[in-house]
Amino acid sequence: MNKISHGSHWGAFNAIVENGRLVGVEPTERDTNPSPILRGMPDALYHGSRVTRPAIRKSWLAKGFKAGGKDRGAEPFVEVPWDEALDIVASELKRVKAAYGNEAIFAGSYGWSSAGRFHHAKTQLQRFMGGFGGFTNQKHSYSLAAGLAILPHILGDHQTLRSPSSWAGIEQNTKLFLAFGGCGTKNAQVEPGGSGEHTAGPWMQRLADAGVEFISITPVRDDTPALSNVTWLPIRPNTDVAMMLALAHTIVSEGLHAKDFLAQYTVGFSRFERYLLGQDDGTPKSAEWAADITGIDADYTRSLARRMASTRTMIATSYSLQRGDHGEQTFWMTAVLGAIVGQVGLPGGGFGFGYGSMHGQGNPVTVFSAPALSAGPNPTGSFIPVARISDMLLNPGQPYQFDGENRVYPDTRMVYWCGGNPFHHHQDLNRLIEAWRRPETIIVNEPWWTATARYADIVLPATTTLERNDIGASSRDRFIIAMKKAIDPVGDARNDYDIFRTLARGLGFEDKFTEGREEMDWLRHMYEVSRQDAARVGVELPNFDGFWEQGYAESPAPKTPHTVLSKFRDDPAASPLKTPSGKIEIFCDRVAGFGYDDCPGHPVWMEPIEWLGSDKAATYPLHMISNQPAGKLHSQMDFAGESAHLKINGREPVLLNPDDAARRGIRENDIVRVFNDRGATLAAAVITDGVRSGVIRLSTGAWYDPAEPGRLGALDKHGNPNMLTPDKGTSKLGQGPIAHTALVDVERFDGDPGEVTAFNPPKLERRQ
Ligand SMILES: Nc1nc2c(c(=O)[nH]1)N[C@H]1C(S)=C(S)[C@@H](COP(=O)(O)OP(=O)(O)OC[C@H]3O[C@@H](n4cnc5c(=O)[nH]c(N)nc54)[C@H](O)[C@@H]3O)O[C@H]1N2
Ligand SMILES: Nc1nc2c(c(=O)[nH]1)N[C@H]1C(S)=C(S)[C@@H](COP(=O)(O)OP(=O)(O)OC[C@H]3O[C@@H](n4cnc5c(=O)[nH]c(N)nc54)[C@H](O)[C@@H]3O)O[C@H]1N2
Ligand SMILES: [Mo]
Repeated sequence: MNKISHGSHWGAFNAIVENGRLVGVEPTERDTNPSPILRGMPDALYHGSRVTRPAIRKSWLAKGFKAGGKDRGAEPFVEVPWDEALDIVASELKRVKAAYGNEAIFAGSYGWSSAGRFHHAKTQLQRFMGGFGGFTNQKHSYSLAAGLAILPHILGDHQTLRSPSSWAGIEQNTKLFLAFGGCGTKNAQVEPGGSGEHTAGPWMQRLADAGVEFISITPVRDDTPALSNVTWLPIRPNTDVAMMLALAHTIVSEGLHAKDFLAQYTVGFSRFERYLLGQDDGTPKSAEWAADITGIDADYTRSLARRMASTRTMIATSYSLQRGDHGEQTFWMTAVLGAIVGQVGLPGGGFGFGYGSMHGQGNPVTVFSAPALSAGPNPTGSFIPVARISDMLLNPGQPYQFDGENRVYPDTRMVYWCGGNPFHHHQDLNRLIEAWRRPETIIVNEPWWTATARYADIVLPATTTLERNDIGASSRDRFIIAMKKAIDPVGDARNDYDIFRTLARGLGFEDKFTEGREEMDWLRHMYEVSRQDAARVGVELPNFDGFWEQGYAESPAPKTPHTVLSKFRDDPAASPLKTPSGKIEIFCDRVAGFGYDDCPGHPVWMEPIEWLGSDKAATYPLHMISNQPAGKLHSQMDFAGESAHLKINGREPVLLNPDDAARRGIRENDIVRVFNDRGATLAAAVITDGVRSGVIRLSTGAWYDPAEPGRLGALDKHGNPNMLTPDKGTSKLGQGPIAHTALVDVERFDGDPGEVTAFNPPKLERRQ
C-alpha cells in the first residue's frame, strides 16, 4: 500500500494505492476540517461514465461538419483510434481557420477542471489556441462577472474582492458581522488552486468564541453555521439592495453617518443622498419603504442601523448576491454602506466580499506569486462576456453593450471545450441546447460523459488529476501541494497537455507549445519561478526536489492581520484608489456616462425581472435559489460519494417551506416537478422551515438527464435547476449570469419519473 500526496479543489489529501489501483483517500493530518467532497474520488475515478476512448458522433463521422447540429445529444457515438481522432480535429481546425478566421473558433472554455496549475485544462487549450493564431475567449467568471465589472469603476481594482480583510483582524476587532447571503463554511472549503488545510470552519468557530455577533441575511437558514450569536433574517431573495438602502437611510437621516470620512475618501455622496432621502423621486428609501420589499421588519432594520453606526461592524456580501438581476448594485451598495458607516480601512470594519463563498476569502494573501501556467496572448483579442454564450451562438454579427463598449458577437463555427461543463453552468439550458445546434463542429476533452460531452461531435478522453503529476497552489493559501501521479491513465485517456502537443505537432508549432519541456520540466520551472519570487520578499521555500519529496511547501502565516484599504485610509494622497477621483465613487461619472438604464451613476434599487414582488409571481409564486451543492463541486462527481449520498432515491433534493408544501399536497420525499415557462425538472421534496416561505432551494450540479435526449424542451429527470433559470445579463455593464433570479412553481409528480440515466454513457459503437 502506498500513500501518495495529492491535491484537489476540496483540499490536499493522500491517495491510497494498492497494486496500481486507487483504493481510498484520506485527508492530510494537518487538515482539521476536511471536505466531505473528498470521499467520492475513488468511485468517480473508475466509474462507468468515464470516457475511455476517442468517440465521434455517428452522423458527424459519416458526413463531417455537414451533418448539422440538430441531432446532437440524440445520436450514438463511434469509437475511433487516437490517431484518426486527432487527424480529424487538426483538419477541422485548419478548415475553420482558413474559411472563417480564428475568431470563429470559440475556446472560452469556462470551467474549473482540476486544481493542478499545470494541467489546468482551459489554460492548456488556450495556450494551444493562442499558438494556432487565436480564438474567441470569455471575459470574467460565472462566479463574479457583475462584481468584477463594477468594482474597478467604484474602487479602482479588485483588491477588496481578492483580498478582503483577514479573519484574524475580524476576530480581534469586529463586534457585529452582517452577512448578506450568509457566511457558510461548506462553500469556503473550495478553492480554484486547492488548499493545504481548511480554515474557514475553524475561523467561524473562533469568531463565535470571541463574541462576534452574526446577522445572517438570507432566505436559507443553513447559509451560516448554527453557532451561538447568529440571528437569521430570512429576507426575500434579490431585495438586499433595498435593505442596504434602508440601513443607510436610517444612519443618514439620524445624522449618524461618517461625514468626515465621506468628505475625505469619497465622491458623489450628495447626489446619492438626494436619492436616498427621496428628494428627487419623492420616495425616501426608509426602513418602512424597504420592509414592503424585503419582508424585514422596519423597527428591526432601524435598530440594526443604529448599532452599525456605533460599533465595529463588518458588512460582508457573498458572491451569490451579484449572481442575480442587477447584481452590480449589490456590490456597489455594499461599498457605499461601508463608506457611510465610515469604518473602511479600520481593522475588523468596513466591508468585504465573499467571506464564506471561497476558501481564500479572509485567508492571508501570500506576497509572492503562486506557481501557475500562463495561457499566453490571444492574437485575435476576441471575447464575449462570460455568460453570453447562447446569445453569441444565436445572434452572430449582432450588436450588444458591455461595460461602456459597443460590441458585436462573432460568427462561431467551431466550439472547443476543455475543463468546463456549460450544460451544468449555463442558465436556461433549453435555450443553450437550441444555440448549441448552430456551430458546425463541437469538440470536448472530458474525463466523464457529461451532458456537454454527449452534446458534442468529437469527444477526447482526458485523464483526471490522479493520473498525472501536477502542482496545486493559490495566492491565498500558505501551502503549495505536490500532486503526484497515483495511477496510470484509465482506459485510453490522455493528458490535455499531450493531446494539444500532438495536435500542435501536426499543425507545425509543437516547440512553441511545449517550449521544449516535458511534464516534470514544467512543474520544476513553475515552482522555481515562484520560489525565486518568494525569495525576493524574504520567504524561503525548499528547492523543487525538497518540495516534491516532502509533498508540500509551506510559507509562514503573516504576524499581523491584513486590513483592506488601510493604506488608503492612512494616507489617501499617497495611496489613492485607482479610480479617476482616487476615491470611493459613490456617484461615478464614468458609469453614469455609459447611459445605461440598468446601471445608473450611483447604486439604486431596481426590481429584478423576476422576484416575489413582480406580476409574474401570480403565475410562478416561488423564488428558486440554486446555490452551490454541499456534496460536490459544481457537477463534478455528481454520481459518487457525498453527492450520491445526499440524493433521495437518486434525485436531487429540493427544499420547500412547510406552508408551500402543504398548499400543494406535497409530502417529504415526494417526487416533484419544478417548472416555469423555460423548462421543467424532477426533484425530491425535503420540507423544512429552514427556507423562507415563497422560496425553494435546488442546489446546482445534478447532471442534465432529459427524458427525450436531443429534444428541445424535454423534461429533465434529475433536478438540474438550470432548466429554469433565466439567460439574461445582470446589466449592460457587467452582463453577468443571474442564476439566483428565477420564479418557478412546484407540483407533486404522480406520473412515471423514469430511471435516472444521466450517468450511463451514451450508446457507443465500435468501428465496423
Ligand atoms: N443555477 C446556477 N448555475 C450556476 C451557478 C449557480 O449559483 N446557480 N454557479 C455558477 C458558478 S459560480 C460556476 S463557477 C459554474 C461552474 O461551472 P463549471 O466550472 O463548468 O463546472 P464543473 O462541474 O466544475 O465543470 C468542470 C468540468 O471539467 C471536467 N474536468 C475535470 N478535470 C479535467 C481535466 O483535467 N481535463 C478536462 N478536459 N476536463 C476536466 C469535469 O469533469 C467537469 O465536467 O457554474 C455556474 N452555474
Ligand atoms: N461545496 C461546494 N462549495 C463551493 C462550490 C461548489 O460547487 N460546492 N462552488 C464554488 C464556487 S465556483 C463559487 S463561485 C462559490 C460561490 O459562493 P456563493 O456565491 O456565496 O454561493 P451560493 O451557494 O450560490 O450562495 C450562497 C447563498 O446565498 C443565498 N442567496 C442567494 N440569492 C440571494 C439573495 O438574493 N439574497 C440573499 N441575501 N441571499 C441570497 C443562498 O441562500 C445561498 O445558499 O462557492 C464555491 N464553493
Ligand atoms: Mo464559481
